[in-house]
Amino acid sequence: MADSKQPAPIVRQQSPLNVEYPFSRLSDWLIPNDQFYIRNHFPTPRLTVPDWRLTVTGAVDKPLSLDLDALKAMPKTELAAVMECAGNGRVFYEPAREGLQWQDGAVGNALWSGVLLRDVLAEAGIRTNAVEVVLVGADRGVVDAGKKTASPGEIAFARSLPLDKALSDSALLAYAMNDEPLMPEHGFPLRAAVGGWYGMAWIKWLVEIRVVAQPFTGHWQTRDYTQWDRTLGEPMVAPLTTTVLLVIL
Ligand SMILES: Nc1nc2c(c(=O)[nH]1)N[C@H]1C(S)=C(S)[C@@H](COP(=O)(O)O)O[C@H]1N2
Ligand SMILES: [Mo]
Repeated sequence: MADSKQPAPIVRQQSPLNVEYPFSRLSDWLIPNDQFYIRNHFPTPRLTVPDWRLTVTGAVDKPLSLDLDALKAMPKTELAAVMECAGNGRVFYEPAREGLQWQDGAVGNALWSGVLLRDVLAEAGIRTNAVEVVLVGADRGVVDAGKKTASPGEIAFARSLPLDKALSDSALLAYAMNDEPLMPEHGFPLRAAVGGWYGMAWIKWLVEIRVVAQPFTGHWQTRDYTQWDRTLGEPMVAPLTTTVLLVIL
């Protein structure tokens, strides 16, 4: 809601659009949709319901192609959950780190509603060799253009969930945010809501669910949104997953 006395959302990048929620505005447990932070890697795809389909492919018995009505006809589930970008607070690093210079506002709580990912997977029938579920967005682009690590042409924003998380109570395919249809910037008509995981797993503009028999090694799984895992001795690169919960007593 426009209110001149309140700080406005902060545009961190114009193209692709990246906007921060002005954290000092926080006054309620839900962030209104039009103030919620926006984190885009590519331009927002403008999808229309008549043309949009969600396909379920890969290691399944029955590949599916679902329209929005088919999803809405399935049992509806609500999940109130915080989504936080893994880069939130980056501006506070010393020395400075490359990337969008978020302050505190690349985070927000909302009420997400839609269908459980596991209900869709059950309809397709997961094969016994499945290990992960890859979620693929409709937005695409070249990454690392001009560098040695440049992608071979355009690639889609995609991320995987291990099977146990994909089948859990906290993996939702959301078509509504705070009881309104998703705004285009937040993934219309369908996005993932993955409670407890950083924002990179909450794939927007979802168009494909691919069940795979090997761990997914896409760009945002192995080159970006990774961390050094030291738990097995020699540090290894591991995908970022769950958020760090800070309890202040
Ligand atoms: N398809 C797609 N999904 C995406 C992204 C993206 O660029 N494309 N960004 C991810 C990241 S890093 C975050 S933090 C959240 C942000 O969601 P929001 O823009 O609705 O706040 O979406 C995630 N899902
Ligand atoms: Mo993010």
